[in-house]
Amino acid sequence: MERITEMPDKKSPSRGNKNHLHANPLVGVIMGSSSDWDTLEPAAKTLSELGIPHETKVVSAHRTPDLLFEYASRAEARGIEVIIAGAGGAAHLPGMTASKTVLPVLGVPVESQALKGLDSLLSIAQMPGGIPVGTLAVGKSGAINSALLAAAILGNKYPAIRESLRKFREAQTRRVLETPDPSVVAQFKKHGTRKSRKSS
Ligand code: RP5
Repeated sequence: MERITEMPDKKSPSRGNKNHLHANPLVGVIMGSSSDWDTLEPAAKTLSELGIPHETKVVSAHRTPDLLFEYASRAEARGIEVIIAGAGGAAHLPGMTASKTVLPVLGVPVESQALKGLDSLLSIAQMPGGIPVGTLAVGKSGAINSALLAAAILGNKYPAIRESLRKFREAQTRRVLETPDPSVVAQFKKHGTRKSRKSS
């Protein structure tokens, strides 16, 4: 089978627009409601940071079930290679999406008001054998990690994405090692400066 090693056209006119929409998205970031955007936005931001073309869309398992079936069943033919699906409460979106495609589906449990996301987590994680959903942590950490995991999956095929991911990890490690004193980090957050504290 032919092995694609190039990223889709980086000069696509829709690359980097405000909606994070790209002409040839590799990752589809879907969510059950626009109220999930606060949680899923870090996933989209992380994908942007890694230079991964993606699209973002509300697709509700319960309110727009036909759209869900259409999105999931057409994703592969549209060139999507990984789907990130976030939902809260009775979070059926990731599982139902996985049931309609063989693409990898990464589920992000959104923190619900009633049960703090435990309902979302269990709804997404407890899939029956045969239809997997790669379930991440509840909330924004899970959203960021879903993007990083999508990058790791895509990195098997696209060397440029593998390198972006490697650089992301190296920069993250460097940031921690460069600022080992938490009081400096706190001061930076408060005043926007990294000056060390005056000794008393
Ligand atoms: C789920 O219900 C959505 O994923 C969302 O997390 C939750 C609440 O949705 P809204 O009532 O805010 O639209 O389907």
